[in-house]
Amino acid sequence: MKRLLITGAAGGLGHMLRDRLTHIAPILRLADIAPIAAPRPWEEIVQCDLADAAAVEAMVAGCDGILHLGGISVERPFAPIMQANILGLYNLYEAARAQGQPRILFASSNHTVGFWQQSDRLRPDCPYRPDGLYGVSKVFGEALARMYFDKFGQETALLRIGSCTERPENHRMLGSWFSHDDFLRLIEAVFRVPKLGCPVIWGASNNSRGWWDNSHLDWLGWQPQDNAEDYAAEIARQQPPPAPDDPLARFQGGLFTQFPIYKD
Ligand code: NAI
Ligand code: 15L
Repeated sequence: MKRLLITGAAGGLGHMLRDRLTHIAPILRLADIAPIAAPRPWEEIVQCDLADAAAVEAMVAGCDGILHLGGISVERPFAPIMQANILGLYNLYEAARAQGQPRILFASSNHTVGFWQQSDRLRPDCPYRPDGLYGVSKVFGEALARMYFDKFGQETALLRIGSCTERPENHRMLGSWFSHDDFLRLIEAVFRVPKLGCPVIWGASNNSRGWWDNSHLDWLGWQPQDNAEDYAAEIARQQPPPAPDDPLARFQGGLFTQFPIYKD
């Protein structure tokens, strides 16, 4: 791969990955609606609103792979979610179709299934149970990507990320944690495997208390190696476990299940 596009490059995960993906492609094109500081010699900076179709096509032109992190990443009013995660996804897939169909890793979310209980064990074909408008927008993104695969052969990894943080931060994350290193290893595998298709991938580490079954992915050459359990004793020392009926303990989506429909 010559040029990898990273959308949402000014965000938390984009910032973390920016310096860790230089071995994947000699040129990294970093895009965001927000300014991106201090480009290195191997980086191209593109300021682009995903809702602007022409700008998105220019952003995608010349790229051989896309790590799509850009968009609204938490619960918000419908208008910004619609612009970035719905119209933005359509613009991205139309741009990819016009520009040679570079492989895409789509950062979907556990909030597509947030109303499942933490006692449930989910396979990739489980019914969606989004926990808010944000989760619904990621369901749209997954459906759009699947349609572009079935209709045009556009390959996408549908990555339902759990909680991608440096270390698990609370009791819920003992199930949902996705270590930075496991994410990096997954990106390598997604862009290395000769044939990807359009699989659902649970973005989680090898957590003893995990909720998601990735056993359908033997062919991908990815084995998550970290385990949130290594931090369980530390978390137990720092914070009391939530009561069993607390949404943080009941639902996979945790507190997102409790958010209202925000109006502004
Ligand atoms: P973030 O909110 O820090 O970064 C998202 C970036 O997208 C921001 O820099 C923002 O400026 C940009 N953006 C927002 N609207 C845009 C628009 N209209 N046009 C262009 N860029 C726009 O989010 P984070 O944590 O880095 O997550 C990256 C992706 O991974 C997001 O899509 C998020 O939904 C997904 N994800 C992240 C998880 C996590 O644990 N961090 C968990 C599940 C999913
Ligand atoms: C997400 O989808 C969010 O982007 C991230 O900020 C976290 O809230 C994560 O899910 C989570 O569920 O922990």
